[in-house]
Amino acid sequence: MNLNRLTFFTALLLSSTVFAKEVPVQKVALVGDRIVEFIPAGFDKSKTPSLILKAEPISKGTVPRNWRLRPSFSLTDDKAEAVLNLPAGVSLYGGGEVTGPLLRNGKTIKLWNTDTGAYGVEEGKRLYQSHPWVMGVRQDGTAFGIIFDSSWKAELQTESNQIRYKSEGALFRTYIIDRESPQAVLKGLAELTGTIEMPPLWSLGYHQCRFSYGSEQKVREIATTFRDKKIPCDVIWMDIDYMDGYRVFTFHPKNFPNPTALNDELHQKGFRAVYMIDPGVKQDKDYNIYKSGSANNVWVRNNDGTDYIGKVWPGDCTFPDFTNPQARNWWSGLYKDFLATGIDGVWNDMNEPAINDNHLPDGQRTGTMPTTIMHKGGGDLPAGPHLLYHNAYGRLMVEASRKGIMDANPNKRPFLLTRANLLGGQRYAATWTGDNMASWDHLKLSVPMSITLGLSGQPFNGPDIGGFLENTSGELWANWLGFGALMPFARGHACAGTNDKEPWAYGEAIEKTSRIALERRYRLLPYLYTQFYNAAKTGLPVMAPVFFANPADMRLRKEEQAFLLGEDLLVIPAFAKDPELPSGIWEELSIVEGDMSDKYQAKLKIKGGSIIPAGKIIQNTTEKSFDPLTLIVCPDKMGTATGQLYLDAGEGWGFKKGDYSLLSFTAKKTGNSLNIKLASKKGSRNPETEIQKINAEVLINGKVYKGSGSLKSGIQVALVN
Ligand code: MIG
Repeated sequence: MNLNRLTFFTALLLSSTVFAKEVPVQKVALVGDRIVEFIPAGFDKSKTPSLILKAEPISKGTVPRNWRLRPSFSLTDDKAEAVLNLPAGVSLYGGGEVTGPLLRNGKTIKLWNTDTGAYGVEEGKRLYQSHPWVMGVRQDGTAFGIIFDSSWKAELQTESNQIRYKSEGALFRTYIIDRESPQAVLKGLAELTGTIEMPPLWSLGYHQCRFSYGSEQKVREIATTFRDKKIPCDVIWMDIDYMDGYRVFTFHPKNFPNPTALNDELHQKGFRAVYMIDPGVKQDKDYNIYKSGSANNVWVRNNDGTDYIGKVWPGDCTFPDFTNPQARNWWSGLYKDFLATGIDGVWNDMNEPAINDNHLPDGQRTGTMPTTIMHKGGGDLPAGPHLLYHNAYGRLMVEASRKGIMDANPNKRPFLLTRANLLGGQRYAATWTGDNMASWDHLKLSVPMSITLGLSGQPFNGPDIGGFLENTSGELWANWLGFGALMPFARGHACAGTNDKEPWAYGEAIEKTSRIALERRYRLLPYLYTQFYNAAKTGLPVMAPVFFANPADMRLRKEEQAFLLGEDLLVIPAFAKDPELPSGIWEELSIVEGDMSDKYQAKLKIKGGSIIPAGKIIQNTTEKSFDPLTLIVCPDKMGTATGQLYLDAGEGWGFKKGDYSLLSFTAKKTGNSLNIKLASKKGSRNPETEIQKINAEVLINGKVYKGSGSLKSGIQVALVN
């Protein structure tokens, strides 16, 4: 081969798409406690705006000399990629909403929000949300995490020796947190991306949903049945059929003629009402929302300037361009009249956005908008193609929805549930894991899925308990509710055309089991609420993997049947086979009569050294649950225990001005008695108005010792039978 030909071939190779061009790192900055920002040369915010971070990071001094974890960047055909090489023996987690196992070594996920009903349980399914975030836990229990700060369509590979994020768009920044524990890393994630806001207490109750309770009459019947049968429940959900021809912000004239009266009635019975709102707006020239959106010029447009039309439930629809601040404001404004009917919470669905057809020339169905469509942007956001903004569409929608809900009811805490979202989107909405199936595989999958969302910044999540698609058997329902009732977001849901899936739908025995499961949730509300307080403050998950009990214990790294609720309560679902449990003292506890002998209930274990506050059984959160308060105490080897209780009005923002009470309890064993006392109190709320009496249940070696007292006097428990 002569030299000329060689040069020719070399040139050919170089011009082909095979070679990635290295991109040097231009800026490395410390932006928090052991958080380092890496910016590649040529990074351009107007090509990759941040929709993930809660605020622009601020440089805080120099990067530690011995900082090890450094990503490298490259471009292939203008598509950016980052690779982080890993030390040996790291366990990987995160990636947000994923199928497959909790432990993410050797996995690939596509980051492209997709309506994937009946998604199956195999790994790698495209789902509704994108979380370009991976956490690694080293053998010694120290941990790190990396954020790829981009919403471009991408693929995330978590190989054991490297993490690779391949985007289809422009260069982006990355953030690496390297700290002493996985918990500390998640706090770092929250420092960058924010936390949930404190939810209203009622949203921690049980939620009953169905696609759809199709009339006011049916809704009343469901509500009344809960109360008649004394099965605790706080929320009834209105799925799309409440609307008039699926037109958002309207009510069906025949089936839901008087939403105000319906909502009033629900409130009187101690229920809240959540209603669905989708992004697609029916293209109907007699429909006021469509007319107003057109007049305000809010719709996503084709590149020829015409409105983009996609088919969803109502038929042909236009879609707000949520990248545009005026469009978001317009959308926010729609909630005022809607919520004035007494609606308590909002459910944003189909916001990937899911579209049943598309208008690509080749007729190929993509289930969403064409990637080349340009979004308008505005404010901090540049104009950009759907390929950039697709993964942020749901996140921008819920930002606008949340603002609208706040504007309408400034003195209430919003409750908003979303199907699509982006890393950091926990700031705006809670989530659920979409259209799962009524199968044992999905029941089992729901545990690692929810844990993984919690490890990706979203603590307020849960599955459709019982399974959404296909019929649910009593066995499946009871097993699922037996632990689902202990997940952060607890909602039963059912697809149209499937069997009834309310707690009483499977006969008397399962009804009784369901009641026990839900009574357990309600008794644990003081503890659960305290966990949400922690999550809102620090970003720690409410539902955590078992390895959080001891991150250095390699045995626990894969455990995905059992889970922790907070730090002190271990939940072992009835289906769990040989779960790997943390070592140390963990005492099994009963909190509702009959729960320990009921084969469907998850086993509950309290950690040695802890105190768990429990309330009494209530039917809904409008009833006070704190009096008497029960302190469940499990002393450690030294005979000591500590625990916290957070309480506030359960609603509103008074707690931000000090109207809360954070109580710390301690217990100490001396001789044959255990002394429990209120050790400290923060906040200006007087807890004694809520709590007059406290009972204690002390668990030692399978035995229970009881006592009672008050906040002032404390409790002295005799440890003798
Ligand atoms: O095309 O509103 O995931 O929870 O019940 C289906 C009807 C649209 C999908 C949601 C599901 C909801 C259903 N929705």
